[in-house]
Amino acid sequence: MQLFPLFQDANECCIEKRSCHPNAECMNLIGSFYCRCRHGYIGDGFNCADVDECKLKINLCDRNARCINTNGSYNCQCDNAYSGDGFSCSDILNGSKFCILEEEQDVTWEATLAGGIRTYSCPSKHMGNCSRKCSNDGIWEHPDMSNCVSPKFVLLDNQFQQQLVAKEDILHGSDVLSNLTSRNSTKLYGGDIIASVRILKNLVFSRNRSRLSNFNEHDIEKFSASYSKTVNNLLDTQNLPVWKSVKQRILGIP
Ligand SMILES: [Ca+2]
Repeated sequence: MQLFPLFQDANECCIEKRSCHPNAECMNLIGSFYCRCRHGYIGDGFNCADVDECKLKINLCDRNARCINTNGSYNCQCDNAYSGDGFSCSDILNGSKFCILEEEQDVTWEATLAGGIRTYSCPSKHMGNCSRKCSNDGIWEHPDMSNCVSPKFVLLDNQFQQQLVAKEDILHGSDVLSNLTSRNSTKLYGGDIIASVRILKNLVFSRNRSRLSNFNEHDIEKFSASYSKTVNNLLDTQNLPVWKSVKQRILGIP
């Protein structure tokens, strides 16, 4: 038996959800509704502002950590010579050698004891993990970014590892690669460099060689222009730290 057979509550949340602030959730009541700011925001539900947990000192950061306010939340970062997740930081100094917190290749490498290795997810939506070793003397080595690769490079790399590709694909791929590696495109990391070198190699070697011999004068001109543009892009001085971040063994350099 229905208790309220004559009327049904309209879920205003479905209908009027748009009136709540994007950082609020709509709560349905019988015959009404209200907007409630999400955790980390303050306001009447129609306007919700970020709570600055750092300024208001309502954060759980360790006393040896720095509080960094973010939209809707906050982060904690251990001070130099301390190690941990920011909520709990332990003293790693104790007279030992260590590498200090450092920003390199868009990654914040936390203070690390000599001989230790740090591993993080790759920056800026690149796939894979990056790592960095703190030498026994307490000096950071170059970060190893050789696994950080953008999905765009993976796609192109896979295409040219396939069996034979058509002449048009070679011309198009070469053009795409020159755009992907250009200064105005997304920032390159180690894995992108490795993928680019492999694509360049696969474009002219092995199975594609027979295709290249069928190129007419116009094709050759177009292909060599984009090919040399890619090489120039990769060797741009701004990529010097990126090359250093690529493990030499992967490129086969002794
Ligand atoms: Ca906040």
